[in-house]
Amino acid sequence: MTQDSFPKLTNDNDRVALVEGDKSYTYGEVNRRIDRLATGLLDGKDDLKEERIAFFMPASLDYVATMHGIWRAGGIAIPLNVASAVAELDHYLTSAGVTRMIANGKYQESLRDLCSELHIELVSSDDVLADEVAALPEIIPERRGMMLFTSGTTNKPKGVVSTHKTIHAQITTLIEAWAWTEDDVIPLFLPVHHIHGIINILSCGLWAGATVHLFAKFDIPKITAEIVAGSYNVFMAVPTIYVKLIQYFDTIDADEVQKICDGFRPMRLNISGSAACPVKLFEQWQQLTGQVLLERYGMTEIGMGLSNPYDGERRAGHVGQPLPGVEAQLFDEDHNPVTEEGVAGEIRIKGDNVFLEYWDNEKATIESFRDGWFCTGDVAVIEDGYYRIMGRSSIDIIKSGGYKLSALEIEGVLLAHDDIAEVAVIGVEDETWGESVMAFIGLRDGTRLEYDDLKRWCDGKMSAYKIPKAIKIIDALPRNAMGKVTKTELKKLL
Ligand code: MCA
Ligand code: AMP
Repeated sequence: MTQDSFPKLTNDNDRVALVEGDKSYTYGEVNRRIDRLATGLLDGKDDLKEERIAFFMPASLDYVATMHGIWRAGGIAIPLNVASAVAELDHYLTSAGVTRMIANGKYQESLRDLCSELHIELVSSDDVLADEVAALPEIIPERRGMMLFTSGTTNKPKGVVSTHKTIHAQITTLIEAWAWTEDDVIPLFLPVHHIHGIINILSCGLWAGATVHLFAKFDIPKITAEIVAGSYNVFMAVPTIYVKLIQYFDTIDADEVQKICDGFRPMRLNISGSAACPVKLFEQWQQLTGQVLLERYGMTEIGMGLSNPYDGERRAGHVGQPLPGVEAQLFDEDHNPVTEEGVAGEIRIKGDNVFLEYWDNEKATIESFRDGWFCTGDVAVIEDGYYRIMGRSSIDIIKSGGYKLSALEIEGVLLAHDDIAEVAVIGVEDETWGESVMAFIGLRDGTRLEYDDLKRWCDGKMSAYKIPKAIKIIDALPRNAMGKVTKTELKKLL
């Protein structure tokens, strides 16, 4: 990695980098905007010296310019989920020590009170865009570059800090493994506060000199119209998106379905990840489109770790082998390496792709590593040379539609409800979402609670996708001798 190879975009020419609505932007245009934004952010300083700058915007030219502008000026970029509730944003901004926030239009309006309360300077992209470009600092690879929030087994999300070297490694391994070229065209409709959207799609696309077509959300009619028109040759999504596409096919004419499937057929690559792809879905997709889904496994802390091969057998229900530059090893409960095929163990990962630290949380960082290996908490077996994910070591982590949710975080919010005496949240198997959130609730004496009322109460207190999809009122939660709720017993109640 050379000094100017990252975070600078490698292409600086007339090829189209981004398409947004009916506008398109060349690499040259995107690069100029990034440099102007970086200059404006510096505002006369030599280097932002890892200032934490958050931004709150959907996938757009402004998003790309802001992310790269912060990188080039030496700051730490913190992209936030535009669907977050205020209480969640408060935690992100406070725990990361954010000093500046960039947001435009209605997004800026929605943040005004919170930023003022937290003494955070709130500006728009245009406010920081300098007219002229100044000299930008040299960024050594070991510098911190990005912080993403991830839910875990604690009740508040943690900031996962990556260096420029981490980001570079996460991108380049995928460019090599999945054979990205500048002829690729890919739609980006996933949220851009997570690795899947940021690294696998946007950053790989831009690094390869390809074209990334930006959507503010997963808009099925618009995206399928482009697919019918043959606009894309690569498609990456979470399993729920493939399920939703198949569900959509049930609502439209057969010849429309055929046209969409024929649009997928000639693509060079369809990828599924962020959650388990059921074998049934893998087979359905192949039957409909002829595409053999390439399933891979990753995590916010490591980017991508394991992947089925681009050339070679893509095995249903399996996530393949370690990516180039990534070391993976299964460990048993006594922390000994598992050497036999078919024996389950925790996946542990080493490599330049692994994050630096949890922000301001040395204890959590230390606890997540053992002998230099990052402990993922995911359990797998190796079968005929292919990893198969068997589940997670913690019942408190739920994967819903590709989002990682913390049961404890949701319980923490629900407990603030006046009528709720005790609550336990679990993930239940769900055909659309993979897992869906369910809350078991014990009520205070003499109270009643209807699902719709609780859902309304949750609005604004947590992101909508975290709100339980179902509740079950029970007399008392099952507990063990230590008084701890036994969630496995709750699963049995279903
Ligand atoms: C939306 N809803 C959900 C979810 N998404 N409920 C549960 N789980 C979800 N994931 C609910 C909304 O709250 C709303 O509920 C209703 O569904 C419709 O919302 P809408 O936004 O219109 O839904 P959608 O556009 O169809 O969204 C589904 C989605 C989205 C596109 C699959 O969830 C999504 O973008 N997921 C991907 C997340 C992602 O990128 N994860 C990668 C993390 P109501 O109607 O009741 O209000 S990175 C990662 O995991 C690692 C590194 C990796 O390996 O990639
Ligand atoms: P996140 O922290 O949001 O990046 O989520 C990472 C988690 O998603 C991993 O620890 C796994 O539990 C899960 N995950 C990602 N890809 C897959 C996959 N292909 N199959 C099963 N689980 C996956």
